[in-house]
Order: sequence, then C-alpha cells, then structure tokens
Amino acid sequence: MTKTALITGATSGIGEATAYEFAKQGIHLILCGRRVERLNTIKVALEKLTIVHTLNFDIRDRHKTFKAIESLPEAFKNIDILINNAGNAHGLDPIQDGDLDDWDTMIDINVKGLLYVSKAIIPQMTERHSGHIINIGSSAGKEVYPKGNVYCASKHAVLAITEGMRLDLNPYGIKVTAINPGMVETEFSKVRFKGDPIADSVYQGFKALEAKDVAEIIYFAVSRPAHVNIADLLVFPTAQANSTTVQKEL
Ligand code: NDP
Ligand code: 8X3
Repeated sequence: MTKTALITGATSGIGEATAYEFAKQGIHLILCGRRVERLNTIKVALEKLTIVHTLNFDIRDRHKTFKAIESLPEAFKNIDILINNAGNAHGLDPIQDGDLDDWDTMIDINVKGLLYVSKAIIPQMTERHSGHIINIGSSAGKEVYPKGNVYCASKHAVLAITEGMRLDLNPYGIKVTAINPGMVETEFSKVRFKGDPIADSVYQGFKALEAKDVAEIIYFAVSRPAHVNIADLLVFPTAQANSTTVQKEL
C-alpha cells in the first residue's frame, strides 16, 4: 500500500530534496514549512509524481503545530513516515558571547519543535502498531566543536530523544532512526550567519555533501524490509573527517 510521509522543513535543503526523492517513489507527501510560496511551488512540481498536501506553520508554536496536523484531510490523516528535519543553527559564538535569542531559537526549533510534531503524530502510530520516525540529527550531535556549544547541545538532544523514542516505541513495532550528516551545502549557513557573506566561504575549497546525497540515504532507510531498522547513521563528505578536520584546497 502507498505510504504517506510528513516532512518538516520541506521548503529547502535536505527536506526539499527528500520530498523530491520520496515523490519519485510515489510516496504521498505532507510538506511543512513557514515559507508558503515555496511550499506552493514545490507542491505544484511534485504533484506530477504523487499527491501532495502542504501545512504552513512554525514548529515553535505548539498550538499551531497540533492544529495544523489535526487539520489534515482524510486522505492524508494516516502518517506512516515522519521526517523530523526542520532545524537550523543560529550564530557561531563562544559561549561567553552567545546571543540569548539565538539560544532560544535553536532549542525551540531543533528540540522543542521536533518534540511537538512527534507528540502530534506518535499516538496514531502506536494505535496502528506501525510507523517510522526519522530524526535529522547531525555530526554536531556526536561531537562538540568550538563555538558550536548550543547548536551541538540541541543536536545531542535530538540523539537522546531518538534513543528514547526507540526504547519507548519498541513494543509498538515503530522504527526510529537518526540520520546524522556532516557538512551539507544548503541554506544552513545562510541562516546561521544571518546573511553575512562569510556563509559563502563555508563550503568553498572542498566538495560538501549535497542535500540530495542525504535524501537518498533517508529513502534507503525508509525502504528497508520491515524487520530492518537503521538506528543511527553518520555521513560525512569524503573531505571531512570530523567537525574540525576538513581537507580544503584553497
Ligand atoms: P535549510 O536551512 O536549507 O532548511 C531548514 C528547513 O527548516 C527549512 O525548510 C525551514 O523552512 C525549516 N525551518 C526552520 N525553522 C523552522 C520553524 N521555526 N518552523 C518550521 N520550519 C522551520 O537547512 P538544512 O536542509 O541543511 O537543514 C535541515 C536539517 O538538517 C536541520 O535539522 C539541520 O540542523 C540538519 N543538518 C544540516 C547540516 C548541514 O550542514 N546543512 C548538517 C547536519 C544536519 P521555513 O524557513 O520555510 O520554515
Ligand atoms: C551541521 C553540521 O558542522 O556545519 O549540523 O555544524 S555543522
């Protein structure tokens, strides 16, 4: 039977690429994000391949998150796959100079937002005794790098939540997966550096991962046989060995 996937952060980067990858496979899609024009453009493009519904909400707002998911039309109500992808880094500062608004934003989106969306969807998965949750963590969830403090903490939290979900949802046969990429060239650095041109230099001098590379891995994880769960996957560009070691030809 055709599956339905809900993807948060589907308006750019890894989420958008995953939407395309899933659409190619005929998976029905619920695409989420704040930028409504982008949601509409992506919907029009992907409707050539599958059926698509869009939800426009900020995952920091728990009431709007629940309301949006409750509003799903009958054809999209049963969600088989949840891709918790929405998230960003905001700022790159030593802890003593960190901006409190950046800290709130990262914890509110990357941790609390992921929890709100999960809380809205998990009950239908436990009721049906099936489902697959994929949390997009990061290499920053496995290793703290200089000035990464709160972003790294938020991604360490994503990994802890993933393990907690896997334990608690194990009796229900629900798969829970963490996909942890290293550096991927998306809008991530534009958001982190708030339009500062330094963002353009982050991926210069080496071949970073493309969003599509991660999307293909996500599809691989969701397309394993029923008895196979990819629990935790770390993927780097070949030029990257860890958070601080990247071979750049400059
Ligand atoms: P992008 O900036 O390209 O995409 C981020 C997505 O998250 C957008 O679709 C954005 O949609 C959505 N989003 C951000 N804030 C909110 C919010 N408050 N409410 C709803 N949606 C929101 O970055 P990436 O594709 O790179 O990032 C996707 C995930 O991958 C993130 O969790 C990131 O931490 C993780 N990651 C990224 C890596 C990288 O190097 N790029 C490496 C490892 C992990 P909109 O603005 O329309 O709401
Ligand atoms: C993003 C990876 O190293 O650019 O999660 O912060 S990094």
